[in-house]
Amino acid sequence: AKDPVRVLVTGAAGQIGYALVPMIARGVMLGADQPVILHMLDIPPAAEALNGVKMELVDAAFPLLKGVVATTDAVEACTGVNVAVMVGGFPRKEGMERKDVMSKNVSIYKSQASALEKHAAPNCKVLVVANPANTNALILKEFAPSIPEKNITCLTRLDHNRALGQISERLSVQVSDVKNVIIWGNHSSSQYPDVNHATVSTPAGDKPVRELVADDAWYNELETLLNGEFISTVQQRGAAIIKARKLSSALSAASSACDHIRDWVLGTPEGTFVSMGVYSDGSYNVPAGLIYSFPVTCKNGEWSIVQGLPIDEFSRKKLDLTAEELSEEKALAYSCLA
Ligand code: NAX
Repeated sequence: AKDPVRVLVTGAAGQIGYALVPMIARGVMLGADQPVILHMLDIPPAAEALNGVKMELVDAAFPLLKGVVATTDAVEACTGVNVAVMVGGFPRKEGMERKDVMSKNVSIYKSQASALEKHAAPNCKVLVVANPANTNALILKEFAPSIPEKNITCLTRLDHNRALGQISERLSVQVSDVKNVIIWGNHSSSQYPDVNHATVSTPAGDKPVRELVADDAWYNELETLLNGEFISTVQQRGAAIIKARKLSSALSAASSACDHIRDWVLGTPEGTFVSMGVYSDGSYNVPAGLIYSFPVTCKNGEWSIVQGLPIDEFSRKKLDLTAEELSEEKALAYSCLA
């Protein structure tokens, strides 16, 4: 039998945490043959709720779950972890300035970076979910210099999955037949959901989403849909969920976090790419030194950015706009450190 993998979930008493920990304990994240030990961290006001989650994990009698650490101590939580999913953070409350929220998260991510750097297992893989996800991940990277930068990522897979879902709904095809959408940039409304490389699997082979409708009038309509409504629907989907549920996305966020780690660890299928927020190396003329969402493939536990995709003029502008927003966020985060 395999040795258990230790998985940290911060903010584990929150709503995403509540959806995520049972998925991990069932093998959704790391595979049905991979035992896990869950490490759950939250803050003292949530300690009782966190203990309640631990009780439910015991009650569910998950065969793969070999242990649970539930704690408000970051060092205890980070010790020996192989995977860290950072869901805890400071939410933006009504009337709060962006800078105040940034400053709270910068201090959280700075101190958790140190705890991970000192106590996590070597080669620990980190996924930041908490917003502002890209910039929290960048702060974590800056303050955990001994963790390889390739190991620090943020979640844009939910946006990626939302894009797949929208195409499937609009074209009345199964979501499992759609692939290779791309989320570029920030996990915010400046993100660019790109369908130019997306395909739908049909009995006659893979067809580009953009060519699926041959008829010109329809094609124009599809163009409008893809460049207009589709982009804004994906960008604004989080707000639409809040409006409908009176709570933000949780099950879809948890499921997408599992997809992100699973593909990273176990690899992406041949011919399929997914979106991950990763440390930019300057690919596609995105400024180096930002955590930016790119199309990636994964193999042997490492991601690599898909190279050489043609970028049209419309897309270029969108890639640059979201990069600019990330540079501004980075500057704001640094101003909070000063
Ligand atoms: P909740 O408010 O339900 O849960 C957050 C939990 O984090 C709480 O239990 C809180 O006590 C805990 N926490 C706060 N500070 C902490 C700290 N310093 N250490 C450890 N735990 C701490 O929020 P939830 O709906 O679960 O969302 C969590 C985060 O995910 C938010 O920042 C949210 O904006 C972000 N999201 C990111 C998404 C993405 O795709 N990247 C999508 C979903 C989600 O909106």
